[in-house]
Amino acid sequence: MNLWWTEEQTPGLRLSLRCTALRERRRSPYQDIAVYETAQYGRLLALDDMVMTTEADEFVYHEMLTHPAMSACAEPRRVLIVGGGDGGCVREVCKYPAVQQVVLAELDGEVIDVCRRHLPSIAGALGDPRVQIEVGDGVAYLAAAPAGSFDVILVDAPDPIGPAEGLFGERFYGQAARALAPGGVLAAQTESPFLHGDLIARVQVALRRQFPVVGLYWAVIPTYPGAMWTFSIAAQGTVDLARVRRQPEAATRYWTPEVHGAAFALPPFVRALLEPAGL
Ligand code: SPD
Repeated sequence: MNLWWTEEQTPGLRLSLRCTALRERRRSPYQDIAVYETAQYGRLLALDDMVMTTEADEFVYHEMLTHPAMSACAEPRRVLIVGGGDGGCVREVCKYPAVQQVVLAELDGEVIDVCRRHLPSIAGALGDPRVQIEVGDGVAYLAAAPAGSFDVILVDAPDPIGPAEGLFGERFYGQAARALAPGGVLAAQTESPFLHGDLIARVQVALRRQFPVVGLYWAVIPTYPGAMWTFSIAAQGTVDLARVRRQPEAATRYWTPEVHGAAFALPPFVRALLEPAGL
């Protein structure tokens, strides 16, 4: 196989990767799931022909979604990951020995199955005894969770279209605020400032209505649309989000205390996206 796989990231912008093999392609009740071998970025997981993760740059996304929230939380013992069936955030959360329970609420059990078989460097921690896998709607899972039942919630959502749209709305953040214990922290992926400035502003406004402390930070993920990627973070309590309070006990490849602090420095064009919303 020597074909080019292409994602239409937005009208007028495409990403093409040369593929040397198709490892698996199947249709689940929710979406088309495929794993390709790419010439440049290792294995690629695509859902409905959109990049979810690649072996070459997944560490940036998963470390940067996970460690700022784990660092800011008062006592991260119980963690909920909404989405994230590839297991990348689970792997990062499991780097903290104090964590007792990691619930993975993933809509599509077939994504978990495919990643276990084809992406072991990402999915390898799904077998950790602290991990509890709940296949089903993450929004419903959170709504049914008792108040104060989690210390950290990570929203590892796909793009905000179709079934994932609910993961970017104020009602969902309200449920998250309720399900977090005092001192708890939520972090969510919020897309690129080059392509989704309106979404970033909307999420920041919604979070500020539900949480006393809210922040925005960024990292570079080459295979995601726009490459510069944002994460929104919110805490139930008073905390300086840019200051590192705790570190993972296993190595990281992107996150460091220095990178953590720097990630909260927003370029003026990103700040400007928030101004129309009065932020
Ligand atoms: N356009 C890509 C956005 C994907 C965000 N979530 C990826 C899930 C990886 N665990």
